[in-house]
Amino acid sequence: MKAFLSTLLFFCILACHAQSRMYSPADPQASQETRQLFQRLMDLQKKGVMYGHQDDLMYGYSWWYEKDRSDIRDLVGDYPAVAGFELGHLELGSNRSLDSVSFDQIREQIKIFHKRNGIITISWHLDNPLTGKSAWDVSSKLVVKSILPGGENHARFNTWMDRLAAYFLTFKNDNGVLIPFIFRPWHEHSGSFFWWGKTLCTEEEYIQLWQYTVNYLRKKGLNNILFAYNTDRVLTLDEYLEGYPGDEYIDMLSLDMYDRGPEYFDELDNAMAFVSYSAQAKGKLCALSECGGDGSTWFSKYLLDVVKKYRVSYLLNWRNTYNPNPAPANAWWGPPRGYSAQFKADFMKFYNDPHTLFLKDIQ
Ligand code: BMA
Repeated sequence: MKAFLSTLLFFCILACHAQSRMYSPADPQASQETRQLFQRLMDLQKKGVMYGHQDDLMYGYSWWYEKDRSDIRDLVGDYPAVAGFELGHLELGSNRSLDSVSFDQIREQIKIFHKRNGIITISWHLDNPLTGKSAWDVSSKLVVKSILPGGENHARFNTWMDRLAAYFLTFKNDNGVLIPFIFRPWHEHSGSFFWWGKTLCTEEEYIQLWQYTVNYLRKKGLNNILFAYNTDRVLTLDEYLEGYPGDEYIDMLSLDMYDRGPEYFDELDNAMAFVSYSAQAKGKLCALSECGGDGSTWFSKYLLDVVKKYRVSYLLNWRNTYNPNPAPANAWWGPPRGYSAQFKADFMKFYNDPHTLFLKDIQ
């Protein structure tokens, strides 16, 4: 009996310890708010998976910037727990993003959503600094090299970084304190469809690009950022970590994977396993930072079945492109109102599952 009680006590202590484990962001100078956010995300990751939606607060499939509106809220009565924002073309000094979204309105929504206790994540499809074309211009393998120290486009890139930093420095709460958020630059590196993709630079150049970016922003006093490392579809952990800049730079290991065929859920399961285990071993967060697919039980059965097996901070559906006319295929990754009844029912089931966390669930 005594032995039984002491074993029980031992496991209780262990369980309590696991519950209260303290985690720290990669940035040794991280602000108090950023530390709190990191710890909160780590704790939430043990409870379930947060739902995220890109540009959710900026527009929907049939409306354009209505301050409190969201396609997700229209459907389920609650906001996503994670809101994604996109900054492409900020580097050019434009007032609007590559998707025509106003940067002033993005800032406005970031402040509002932070007040609502929501989680903010930011992506950046910046133009190609060598050719002046889009992020998808992969005509040269010299772009990354050209913007690193010593490269012919280094000064230009610094101007772009300065614009990014200046904008980030305006994300302040009512007390003038910088709002903490997740930043996921240089994304989908395992693919080769952006100018920073795997076959478009060397692994060393990619690592340097990451380290340069993080150091640059930290030097500007931006100690409020959690950095997310990210790849597209990968089959092995080695493939995933090719280009990983190091634990001192990264707070989250994330993966983007869209449903593009019958192998999808097996491949997702395989990748989520090694990404989440590796994140856990490193004391980092894990996310399925972009995903989307179709089918009458896509959310509530297949997607949920996979993410439930692992510790995943959030999964994020990409944007519902604003398009009041019939939208092109794959334009709406989230569940818009007016979509098929079956799709809606599936999303409601997903929403009602205790494992999925929306804004009200993370208060
Ligand atoms: C892509 C597409 C583009 C968009 C970009 C940045 O995946 O949705 O239409 O411009 O993201 O939001």
